[in-house]
Amino acid sequence: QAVQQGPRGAFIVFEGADRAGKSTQCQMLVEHLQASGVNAELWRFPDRTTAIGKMINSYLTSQSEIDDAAVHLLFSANRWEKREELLRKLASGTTLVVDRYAYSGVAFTAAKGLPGLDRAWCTVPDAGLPAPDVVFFLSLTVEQAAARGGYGEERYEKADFQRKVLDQFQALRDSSWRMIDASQSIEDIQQQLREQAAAVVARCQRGAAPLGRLWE
Ligand code: ADP
Ligand code: FDM
Ligand code: MG
Repeated sequence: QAVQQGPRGAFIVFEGADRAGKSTQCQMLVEHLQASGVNAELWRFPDRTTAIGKMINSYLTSQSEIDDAAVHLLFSANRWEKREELLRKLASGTTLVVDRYAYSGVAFTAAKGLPGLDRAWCTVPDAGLPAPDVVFFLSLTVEQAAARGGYGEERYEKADFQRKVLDQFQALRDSSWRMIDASQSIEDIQQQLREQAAAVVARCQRGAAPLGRLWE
């Protein structure tokens, strides 16, 4: 159900495979929106700057080991701790372009295939968070991603695991998702994103889109 009515900023989320171009496109889209006079900010999850985010960062860079269920809850808590600020920004008319959100949270933990940590369990902690107005899913195969120079050093950046993550993402698709072929050129992808984002921003500005809640 709706958590807010009236004119507001748009809540735009980017999801997709590692190296699909999420960070590149988010950055470009925010700069384009700002240049067009739209009040917009770039956010990312995990937000590694908070106390919880620092624990997550230390886990992702293998400086610490954390139980899989516990770290899943930390990723979720990292979204909940930003919820008030997120709602405040949207209400004040700021559009948020967010690099990963709860879909990554569910997909990465569920991809571990651990007993008790199935997709249904993974969605519970994030249920009730603000739902994005649109999710741009940058779609790229693991082979295409690997051709971009191979994966990095962080935990999860391994081809076999990334394949499982992509399967989990497929199961999480909902009506807010727009699938974008991420094998196109950076400029072609950005052009499509700008058109689609403009429509969403306009709809939110008109107050025609009450903000929903995730997985309720
Ligand atoms: P993500 O945030 O999804 O992991 P990045 O935006 O960091 O992806 O991009 C990963 C790498 O791929 C970077 O080296 C980037 O320059 C390159 N890249 C991004 N988009 C494209 C594209 N459309 N075609 C080719 N290379 C790309
Ligand atoms: N990740 C990200 C999770 O496992 N759970 C989450 O809730 C979120 C938001 O953290 F491997 C994973 C996904 C990725 C890593 O990498 C974050 P980037 O490069 O900062 O997006
Ligand atoms: Mg990135």
